[in-house]
Amino acid sequence: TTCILIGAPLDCGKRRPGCLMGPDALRTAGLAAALGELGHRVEDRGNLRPDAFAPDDPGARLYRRNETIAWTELLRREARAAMAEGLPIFLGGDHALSLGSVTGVADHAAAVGRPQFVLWLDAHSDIHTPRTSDSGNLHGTPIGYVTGRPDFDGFPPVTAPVPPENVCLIGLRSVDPAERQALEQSPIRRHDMRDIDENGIARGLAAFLEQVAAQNGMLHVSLDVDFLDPAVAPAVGTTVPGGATVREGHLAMEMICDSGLMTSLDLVELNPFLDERGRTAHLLVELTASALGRRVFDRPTRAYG
Ligand code: DIR
Ligand code: MN
Ligand code: MN
Ligand code: MN
Repeated sequence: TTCILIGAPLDCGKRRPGCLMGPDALRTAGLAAALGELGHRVEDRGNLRPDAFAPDDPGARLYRRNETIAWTELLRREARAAMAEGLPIFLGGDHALSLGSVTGVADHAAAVGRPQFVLWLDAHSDIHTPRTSDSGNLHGTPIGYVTGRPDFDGFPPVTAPVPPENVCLIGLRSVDPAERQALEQSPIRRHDMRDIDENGIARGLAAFLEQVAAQNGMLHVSLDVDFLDPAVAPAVGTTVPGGATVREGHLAMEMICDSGLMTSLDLVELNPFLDERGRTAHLLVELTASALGRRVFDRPTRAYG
């Protein structure tokens, strides 16, 4: 596989700064070498920078909306282009990155006539719209945006929305009331931490991967650092206790690898300013390696679909 590293140091999706250092922390933690050792070709495109954007209206409720729009336009173009050349890995940056990465890969899927699927590994459901968000933080909105929810005034129109049936959220443990209401009326697949406790992470994920395979889908994986338990992944501004273990993270990535279905990946919300000597950045590198072929022993490949 040709892995295309796309640095997106956007830090506009929430108020606590630091994610702008994420791409370089992932590089410092050895991402390219880890992928190279697995036999992949690695192309690092460096860090993107958006075009100039207008200042926000004073007193606006949404935080840094115009900057987020500029990043969304840029990332959407870059994602669409990279999909024609390999497997893009978007190095965040906060989760507002996915407004652009997911719409871009979905544009590509529509162009080649295949359905787009999204696996969202996150403590949060990120399904707000600008209208329902209490915080005004746009990193809480990408699932709302890419599935075509309304009220994203001023954002690029979503011409290839991801069908909610094609979205799977895993790791949930912090869902705002308006998000819960939206999810209750939606066919989005969702597995909260209790479901993982009771059934393991493999069950829900295998069912989703089978659905992707059965429909010959493209699979975008979006990994928010706060999917993991803060005890093992402290470098994120929105820690929520009770998250996935290191092994649950690796098992998910190993299953994704075995499926052969992943076509793009986001690594988001890493805030190196909060890290303990690169510990969280290293864990993300290890998880990415698992998603792209690192294993202890070979085993009979599990067929999906
Ligand atoms: C929170 C989002 N529900 C909000 N928090 C997130 O601000 O709307 N943290 N996404 O990672
Ligand atoms: Mn998120
Ligand atoms: Mn989150
Ligand atoms: Mn909120």
